[in-house]
Amino acid sequence: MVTISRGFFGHHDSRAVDLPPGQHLTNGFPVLTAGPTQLISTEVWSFTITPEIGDPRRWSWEEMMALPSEEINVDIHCVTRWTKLGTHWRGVALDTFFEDIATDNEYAMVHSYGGYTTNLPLEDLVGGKAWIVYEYEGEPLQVEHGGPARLLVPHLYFWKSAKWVKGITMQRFDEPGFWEGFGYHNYGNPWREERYAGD
Ligand SMILES: Nc1nc2c(c(=O)[nH]1)N[C@H]1C(S)=C(S)[C@@H](COP(=O)(O)O)O[C@H]1N2
Ligand SMILES: [Mo]
Repeated sequence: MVTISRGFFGHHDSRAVDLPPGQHLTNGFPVLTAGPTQLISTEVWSFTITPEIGDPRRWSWEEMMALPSEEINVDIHCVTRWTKLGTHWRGVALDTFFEDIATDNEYAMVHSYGGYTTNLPLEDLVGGKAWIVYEYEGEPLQVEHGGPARLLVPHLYFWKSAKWVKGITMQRFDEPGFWEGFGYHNYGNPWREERYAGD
C-alpha cells in the first residue's frame, strides 16, 4: 500500500502515487447522488444520441451488449477530494456509438434517468477517453453507482460521469449541466484543480 504523493519528493518516485492536487486516497467507494437512486431495468434502459440536426440514434440494452466492449482500468477523482486508484470497469467506448452519428456540433449534454445532466465538449467523449460502463470489478454495476449503466469519463472530475445514463444531446453551443449550473467548474480537469467556476 502506498499513500505518499509524489509532491512530497518533488520528483517522480515509481512507488509514489499519481494524485491530483488537493486529493486524498480512498479505498472505499463513496456514493454521491443528488436526488433519489434510479431503478431502471435493462428492459427499460436505452441510450440515445441526438444530434442538433438529423435523426436520433437509440440503442437498447441488447443492442449495446452486441457492441464490442473493453476492460477499463483507471483512477477516478471526485471534486469532494477523494481519489480511487486502479478501478476496473467494462463497457463500450463512446467512439463506438459516435461511429453512427454525423454531427458537427462541438458540445454534448449528457442526460440521466431522473433528470441529472452534465455538459462537456464532444472531444472529451471520443478518442478512447469515455465509455458507457455496465460492470465494476467484474460484477454488474450496482444501482447506487449508476447501474445498469453509467458514463465513465475518468480524466475529468467524477461528477461528469453521469450515473443511470440515458442519452447525449449534441449542441452547437455549450450550456451548464446540473452541478455546473450550481457553480462547479465548466470543464473540471482534476490535474488543474478546476473544482469551481473561476478556478
Ligand atoms: N445521475 C447522476 N449521476 C451522477 C450524480 C448524480 O447525482 N446523479 N453525481 C455525480 C457526482 S457529484 C459524483 S462524485 C459521482 C459519484 O459516483 P458514485 O456514487 O458512483 O461514487 O457521480 C456523478 N454522477
Ligand atoms: Mo462529486
